Amino acid sequence: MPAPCNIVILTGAGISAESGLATFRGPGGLWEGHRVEDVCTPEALAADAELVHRFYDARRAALATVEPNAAHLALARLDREWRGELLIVTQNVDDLHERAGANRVLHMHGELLSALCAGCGERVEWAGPLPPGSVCGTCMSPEMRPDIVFFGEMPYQMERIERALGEADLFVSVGTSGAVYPAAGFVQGARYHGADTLELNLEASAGSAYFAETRLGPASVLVPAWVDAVLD
Ligand code: BV8
Repeated sequence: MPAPCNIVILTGAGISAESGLATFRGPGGLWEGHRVEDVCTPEALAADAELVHRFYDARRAALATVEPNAAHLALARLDREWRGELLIVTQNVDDLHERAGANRVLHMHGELLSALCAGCGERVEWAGPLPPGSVCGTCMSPEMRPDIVFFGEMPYQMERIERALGEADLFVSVGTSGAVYPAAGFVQGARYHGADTLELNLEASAGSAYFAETRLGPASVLVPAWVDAVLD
C-alpha cells in the first residue's frame, strides 16, 4: 500500500460483537425479540414510544458493561499513526471506537449517548434513561427522542461520507452484513472511484461479491493483523 493514501473504513455490529454487544441479524440478535418495524421506525416511535425508548435505554445501559476489543483498539492505533486521510464510518451507535481512542469517527446511524429533540433538532449528550416526553432544554418541547437514524430516515453526514468515498484509495468493511442501505452500497461507490476494497467479516455477507478481497474470521483477529500490515 503506497503511503500516504486515503482510507475509509465502514464498521457494523460485528466489530462490537466480541465486546459482548449483540448484533442485529445473527442468532440471539437484538431484533430477535422484536420486529425491526416495531422498534426502529418513526412509526414505531409514534405508535409505542415506551417500547422504543425502553429498547434504546437498555442498549445505552449495556454500554457501561462492555469494553472495546482488539479490533477497536487496532483501528484507534491506525487513527493515531496513519499519515494519510482516514475516516471510520460506523453504523454502530455504541461508543466503543471512541473509548478505544479513535477520533476520526462518524456515526451515520446516530449514537446511544446522544438525544435528539424532534421539535427543534437540538442534539445533547445523554447517558441515562430517556423517558418519552423528556423536555428539550432549548425549545422546551417534550419531544426528546433517541438520537438514532430509523428506517426511512436519512443517515447523518451523507455528503461527507460520499466525498470521502470519492477520494478513497482503500475501502475496508468490518463486521457488517451488508443488509442496510445506503451503507451497503458504499463499496460500489468506492470501487466506482477506483478504490481498492477489502472486507473483514466473520462470514460472507450480502456485499461480499463487490469486494476485491474478503477475509473471513473474527474482527479481533483480522483487524489487528490488517492494521499491523498497513502500518509496518
Ligand atoms: C434511508 C438504527 C433514505 C441504529 C438502523 C436503497 C437505498 C437507500 C435506502 C434503501 C434502499 N433499499 C432499502 C432502503 C431502506 C432502508 C434499508 O436499507 N432497508 C433494508 C432492510 C433493505 N434504509 C433506510 O431506511 C436508511 N435510510 O435510506 O433514507 C431517505 C432519503 C431521503 C430522505 C429521507 C430518507 C436508514 C438505515 C438506518 C436504519 N437504522 N439501526 C440501531 O438501532 O443500532 S439499521 C441497523 O442495521 C443498524 O444501524 C446496523 O448498523 C445496520 C446494519 O446491520 P449490521 O451492523 O451489518 O449488523 P448485522 O447484525 O446485520 O450484521 C453483523 C455482521 O457482523 C454479520 O455479517 C456477522 O457475520 C458479522 N459478525 C458477527 N460477529 C463478528 C462478525 N464479524 C467479525 N467479527 C465478529 N466477531
